[in-house]
Amino acid sequence: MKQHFFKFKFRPAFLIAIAFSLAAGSATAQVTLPHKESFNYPPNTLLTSGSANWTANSGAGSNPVTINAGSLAYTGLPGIADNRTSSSHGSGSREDVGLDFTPAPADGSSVFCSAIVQVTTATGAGDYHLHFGSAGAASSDFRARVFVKPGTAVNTFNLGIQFGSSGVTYDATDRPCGTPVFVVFSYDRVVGATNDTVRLWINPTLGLGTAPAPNLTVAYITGELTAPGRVSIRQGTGLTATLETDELRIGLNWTDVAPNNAGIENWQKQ
Ligand SMILES: [Ca+2]
Ligand SMILES: [Ca+2]
Repeated sequence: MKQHFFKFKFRPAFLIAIAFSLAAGSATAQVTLPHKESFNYPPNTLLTSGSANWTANSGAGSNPVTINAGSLAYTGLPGIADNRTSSSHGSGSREDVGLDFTPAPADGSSVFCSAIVQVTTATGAGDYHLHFGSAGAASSDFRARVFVKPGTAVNTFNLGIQFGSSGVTYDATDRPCGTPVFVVFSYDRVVGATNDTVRLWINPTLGLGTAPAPNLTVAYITGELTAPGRVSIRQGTGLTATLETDELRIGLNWTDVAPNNAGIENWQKQ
């Protein structure tokens, strides 16, 4: 027994293996694509408390993203279930949260994310609410930033998209506050240097086999993502707004993120 004890205690390879195992166990979880998030977490709790997949990018616990009871509705979208997120843009420190995924799209392909978004109120200049980035809570290369700003008419809002860090292109249509919209955005890895694009679709036809023409396409401005691996829900200071976000889908194909009931895949029923 004593001999065995000493073998156990002093085998460096064994101890190194344990150390790597512990490190792997503490790493941020990565969901595999395609992925559907219906927010099956308890109402009135923090999203990061209910899910091991969602972690804070910044401002952890400060005006956190929380769970509201029930789902947002969107006609024709299958698999709507469970609850929804609640977030609020405004002044001061606010929690931003993200979800890591794998695999990243190969060069020459796109990654898509869709969600039902309801803007309950919106005032101020505008700020971004959803975006892609590299994997990891510490990443700061936010790309395909989906913006919200008050519309021209009272009690409406406009959606826009920014490649990253500067310039926003807005869709001119005023969308009524309190009515859910179905938003799809993509990061497109175009083969070649400094030529990637981002796209935004608002209420696209569901169930199409390929992506329809987007509402907006924005060209490269700065810093291509070589491995998009995280999607985030952000709460900014440039906008005062209450938003809810639900039924988030991420995938490497259009059909993964904008299905109808006829085109629903088995993984989307779960
Ligand atoms: Ca839901
Ligand atoms: Ca490129």
